[in-house]
Amino acid sequence: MKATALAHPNIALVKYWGKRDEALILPHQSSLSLTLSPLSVTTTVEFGASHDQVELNGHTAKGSERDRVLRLLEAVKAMAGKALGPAKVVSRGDFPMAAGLASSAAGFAALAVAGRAAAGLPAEPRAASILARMGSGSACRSVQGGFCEWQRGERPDGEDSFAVQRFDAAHWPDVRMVVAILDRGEKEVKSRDGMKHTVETSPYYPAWVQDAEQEIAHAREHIARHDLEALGELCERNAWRMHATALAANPPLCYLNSATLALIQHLREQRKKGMPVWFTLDAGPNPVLLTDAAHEVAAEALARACGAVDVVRCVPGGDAVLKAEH
Ligand code: 2P0
Repeated sequence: MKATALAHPNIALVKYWGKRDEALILPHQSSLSLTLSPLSVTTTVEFGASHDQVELNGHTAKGSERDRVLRLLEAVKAMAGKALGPAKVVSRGDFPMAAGLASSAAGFAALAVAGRAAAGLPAEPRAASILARMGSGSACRSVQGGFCEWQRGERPDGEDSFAVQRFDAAHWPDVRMVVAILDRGEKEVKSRDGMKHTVETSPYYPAWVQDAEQEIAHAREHIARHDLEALGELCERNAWRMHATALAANPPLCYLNSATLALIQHLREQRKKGMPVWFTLDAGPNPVLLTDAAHEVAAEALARACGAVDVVRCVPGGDAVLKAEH
């Protein structure tokens, strides 16, 4: 009735931006990401508690945050097909919010894996990925390590919308992602609201969907061949296209700031001098740099020279795992 799981966050190389079903969290297009170590979230689920309790990073969760967790566990209970009683959930990330990467992907992946185990359900990446997706879309890509592809699926019930692992963490041990924190502030428009607004008002949205879907196969080829330059170029153009789609919304959504642009400019100059470094950018001002092991220290120095207040160097991460209970 009790289980603990650890999961890593992930960074999308081909981004997810926009839902075709808000309730089930079904995307308009597929996406592809790399799971990141050493950052992680550890979550314990215990059924049979006196009442539902959700503790996230030492705080009692309330409102929609709490509802999202409990809704996922209701789906677990339905799958188990037995009365499991109220749930106690304790979740803690080893990276501060200041890391710039949302902890929700790792958190919901760990919750799905721990929730299934606590309910006596077998370890099944596909089922765990579908569950994690219902908490937060990008979480479905954190159930497994390495390079994972969230297939949009076709079915209205979402049973074919989950992430599959294309290459495990050992496929490309030399690849590095360097998170550059330029701004620790909360973003003004959350991803969930920003993508909805983009779907509803951006005239570029259909082109975004078509392009992103096509890029998946290209990304897969570049990863298979360990072609950092081709993957870097793809990663940058996909990030630009996601931001261009959001910028074309009405009113426009701009997640970049002047420090973001300055870093991107500097990175281009370093690349001209022969440094293999590219960027991606989520719904916020903090770029994540793609490079290799030989250049991760130089990539960190580049980020700090551009005003990064914190830098986290990441390597490919592994699967979400269950931990022994004591
Ligand atoms: C991604 N992002 O592919 C994209 C790129 C942000 C930019 O997935 O509403 O927290 O819970 O499904 O997964 C962030 O959005 O949104 C995200 P919901 P989520 O990583």
